[in-house]
Amino acid sequence: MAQFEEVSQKSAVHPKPVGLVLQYGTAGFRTNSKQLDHVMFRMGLLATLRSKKTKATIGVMVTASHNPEEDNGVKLVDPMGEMVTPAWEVYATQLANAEQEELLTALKDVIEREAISMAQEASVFVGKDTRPSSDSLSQAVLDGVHALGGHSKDYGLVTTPQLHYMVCCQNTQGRYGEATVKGYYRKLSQAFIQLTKNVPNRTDDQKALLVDGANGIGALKVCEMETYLKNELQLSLFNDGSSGKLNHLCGADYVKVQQRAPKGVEMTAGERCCSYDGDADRIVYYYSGSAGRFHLLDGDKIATLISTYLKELLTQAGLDLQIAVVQTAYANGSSTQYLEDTMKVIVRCTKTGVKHLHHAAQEFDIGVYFEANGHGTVLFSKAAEEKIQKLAQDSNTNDERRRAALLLQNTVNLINQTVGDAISDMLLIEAVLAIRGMTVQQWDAIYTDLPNRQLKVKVADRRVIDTTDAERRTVSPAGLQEAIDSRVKKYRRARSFVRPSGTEDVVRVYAEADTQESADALAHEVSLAVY
Ligand code: 16G
Ligand code: ZN
Repeated sequence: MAQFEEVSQKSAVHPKPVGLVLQYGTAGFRTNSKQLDHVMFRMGLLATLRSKKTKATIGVMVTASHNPEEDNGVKLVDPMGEMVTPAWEVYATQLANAEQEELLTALKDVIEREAISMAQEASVFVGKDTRPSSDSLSQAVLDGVHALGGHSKDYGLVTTPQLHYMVCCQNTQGRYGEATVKGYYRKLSQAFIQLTKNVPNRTDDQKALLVDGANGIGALKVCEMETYLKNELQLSLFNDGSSGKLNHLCGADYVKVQQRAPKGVEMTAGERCCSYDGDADRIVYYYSGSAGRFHLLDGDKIATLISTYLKELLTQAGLDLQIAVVQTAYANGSSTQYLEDTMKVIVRCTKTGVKHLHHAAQEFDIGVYFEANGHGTVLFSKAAEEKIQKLAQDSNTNDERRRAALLLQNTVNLINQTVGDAISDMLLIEAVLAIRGMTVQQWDAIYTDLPNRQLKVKVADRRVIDTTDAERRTVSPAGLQEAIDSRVKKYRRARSFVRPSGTEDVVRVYAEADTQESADALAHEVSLAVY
């Protein structure tokens, strides 16, 4: 078939280094950009097949998120804007690792197993972050799409969540919004302005926010968006990419892991600051306390703020909708306790990785999910959205209920439900703080984090560690869980777990306890037990 000849010829321009083996990991392929050209071409092929199979537009995002600038990566986006389904992650790995002469066989194997009609049209949306390697790598993706006769739309520089959004808009015939970057800005900014316009006496201080753009795509995009916000939010942008290096000493991951302010951000006491990561799908907030102490508001604090706000609105609106918060084992014990005991919301724990949280959140009317590292969003079921909309339009209802329903409606419009989105999350947090008249300190004071420590341990083979109970307990090697249990028992309010990383060749250790000294000591003892 002519199609396959084309693939053969084009793939020779994107040759695979012999013997190189890569894995479609927690967030796609991710490694040094020099090793990725053939992977990109092949992901273009696979996305085209996925599009033929689903008869819908598929997304391909070229990014390595918070990794160093020299790295790059790629992830596939399914029709509703969600991460590609696990069975296709396996195909992605097979296709990426097929030696040059085996590529066609591997491709035909997917076509056969999925019974794909090659006559079906295909459409693929492609986006990229600001890494120097992203230009040629996204071109390789496009080559792959065209080699199989697929149609493509190249969005160029976009954040990861913007690309997810475009795919969802396209496949829902515009019901979710317009599949353009401008459409995204318009939808979010209108919702933000609607939410904040009736907040009395918002001062300039309350409208001011410091943003660390991680020298990446988020900086570029939030600048583009600013005019749409009509001064309802006044952003001071740092690490805008004009001089610094991507993710270097800045960005959400740096701030969360180092527990310190990024380079270049000049903050005065009490000022609200936030950091995006390299592809703007994660966000953390922070401020400097009066004694200069650094205070971090991570994904757990964000989930608490948002779920508290939503629960209050549901009560005011008199809407009987079930709300749940989905976390991972990394969620601070204080946050879980606060949500369950004080807020009385359902809390679920899943394995690390956005797709697991997203999936669990879909089971509720309203599912708020956040990883402690700042990746998360809120999902509303179709039924929940309809109930909210109906009430917001019901002129017979009383003012308080209607007001709450309208706030809920605009909140739904402000949220990017396809995936965690730093810009959308930032606007939501700013709106919630404004509506509730809260300062960042008041938000921080909702509960106090338990001191905690994370360590990495290098072992010969991290795969010997197998976990259960959403990664909170180990089942192998034998005796490890007992060893952890006996150490945890020595400390107050303590908890610890270990899990093999899905993105690095290390085992991660987490410990929390009533004091920092105890958390540090426990993490150290548990890491010794892992060897
Ligand atoms: C990936 C995940 C992130 C997770 C991290 C864990 C996505 C989009 N990203 O970056 O959610 O927290 O992996 O890394 O799913 P680890 O397995 O190395 O701890
Ligand atoms: Zn990211």
